[in-house]
Order: sequence, then C-alpha cells, then structure tokens
Amino acid sequence: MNLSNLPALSVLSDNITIVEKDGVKLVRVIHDKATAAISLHGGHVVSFKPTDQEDLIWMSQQANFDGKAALRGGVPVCWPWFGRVAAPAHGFARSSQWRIVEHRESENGVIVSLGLEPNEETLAIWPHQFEARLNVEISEELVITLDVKNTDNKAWLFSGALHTYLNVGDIHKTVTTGMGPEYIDGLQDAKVCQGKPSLVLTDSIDRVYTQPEENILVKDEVLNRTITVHNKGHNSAVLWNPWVEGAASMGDMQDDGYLTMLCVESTLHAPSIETGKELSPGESHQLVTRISAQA
Ligand code: TA6
Repeated sequence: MNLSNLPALSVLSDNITIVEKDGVKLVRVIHDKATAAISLHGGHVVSFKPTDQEDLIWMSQQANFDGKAALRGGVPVCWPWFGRVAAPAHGFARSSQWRIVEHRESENGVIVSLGLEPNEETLAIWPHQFEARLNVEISEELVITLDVKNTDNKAWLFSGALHTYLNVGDIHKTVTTGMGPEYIDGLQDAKVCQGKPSLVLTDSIDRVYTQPEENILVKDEVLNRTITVHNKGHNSAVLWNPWVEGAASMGDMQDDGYLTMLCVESTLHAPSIETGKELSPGESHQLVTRISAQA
C-alpha cells in the first residue's frame, strides 16, 4: 500500500510521520531498511515493504478506511478472541482506536509501540481489565508482538491471532510448506484432518493447523521470493483464502483480490470462549509473528 504522497499531519521523528487516509490516522515509517504503515484504528499494520522489494503485506483495494469496521487486509489484531466464538467476530481490538505509547529509531530500523486499554465500549463487550501493547519492529524483517496483561483482580480467558494477509504474485504459483500434518477444517464443521506437507491452493481454504513447524515458508514463483513466517506464543497457524466466491461476497475485497493474498496467521486458537487460555491477575502473554522475505 502506497502512502508516500499523503501529507504529514505531524512529524514524530526523521523516520516517522502521522498521515490520514479518509478517516483513519496512520503511523508512516520511512527508513533505509524498509517502509511501513500502521493504522491507529485497529493497531493494524497495513504495509511492510523492505527496500527494493514488493510489499510483503496485502491490502484490499476496497478496504474501508472510515474507522468503523476492521480493515480488509494487513495484519488484523484478533483479540480477545479468534473467530466467531463471540461478537464481534475476531474480538474488538481490530476495530478499536489504539494510541502511540513510544517509538524508537536506530540505523537498524524503527520500533513503534501502540497501546489499548479498556473503555466503555470494550467493557460492554468484555467486562475485564487489561493492558494491551502492540510492538511493531520494522527493519529488514517485520516483527509484531501483541503483549496482553491481566490488570484485573480475577483471571480471564482469551484467544487471538495476528491475522496476516501476505502479498503474493499469483496464488496459483504459491507453494506453502511448514503448516504441519494436522488441521481443523473450518469448511467441514471443524473436522480434524491430515494434510499434505506442501500446498498449492486450487480452492477456498480455512484451516487451523495444530502442529505447525517453526518456520512456515511461502514460496512465490512470480515475485521470486520466499516469505518466512516464524510465530511464537501461538498454539496453531491458520491458513485462509476465500477464493472466487468468497471474494465476490465481500464488499471490501475486489473480486480478483483472492489471487494475490494468502492469510498465514499466528493463532492462539480456542473453539469457544470457555476453552480460551487463562491469564491470572498480573500475568501477561505475548503472541508474535516474524515475517521476512528471501530471494
Ligand atoms: O482466519 C480465518 C477466518 O476466521 C475465516 O473464517 C474468515 O472468515 C476470515 O477469518 C475473515 O474474517 P473476517 O471477520 O475478517 O471477515
């Protein structure tokens, strides 16, 4: 996503400016190692482009920047739950307003930390006290850490995901490995299935892989690169592409959008709110995704 011609609303440092697209404010990072952008609406990374490369992150041409719904594309922050186990789908973090906590710059890159705390709206949806930090490290690689802390006086349960939309040249010429042997199929009533070690998609897919390998590799034969996704703090990895009919049914995705995206998600999966991970008062959990590309 190209935000280079938007005027700066404010300048935070030599590398960081705040810009606005429609109703949404974005932290724009321009550094020798990479450019990037993070929306304060949703704490959503919408672009990460290492120098001399195509963007690693896919954004829908029809994404809605009105600040109301979640953005289509980028890296939605799904929290305090993943999926449709409660409303709103994928939790409230991806449609909440985050604030800038701090930023740091060096010759190696930039770190931007965003914060989200409870407010009237979050408490009406999920009546718990928490402190969420989203640390986005931008250098030759992108590292996103969602750090959530229980600041309540009783334990709460959660799940979540960093729902990355990777940008690929052509989904038909994209080979994914490292997802592991077993998956829960979202297209077959959560049936547990055994998968193949290497995948080239030919249809829609919505799977929670329960034993992903340390590195998931997405080999892109058109853009001539392999994207490596290395997750931490997860219990699974989701692979999603809506394919022809799914894309056509979404108002915020162009009809051919499915051809150039593939979601590879760092996921803390739970089939219900009640089976989520428990966090005691004072405890915190980090969910991480590290994304880089090799020629
Ligand atoms: O992560 C996969 C998934 O949960 C799919 O089931 C699919 O619906 C996708 O996320 C997008 O969800 P959204 O709420 O953004 O339309």
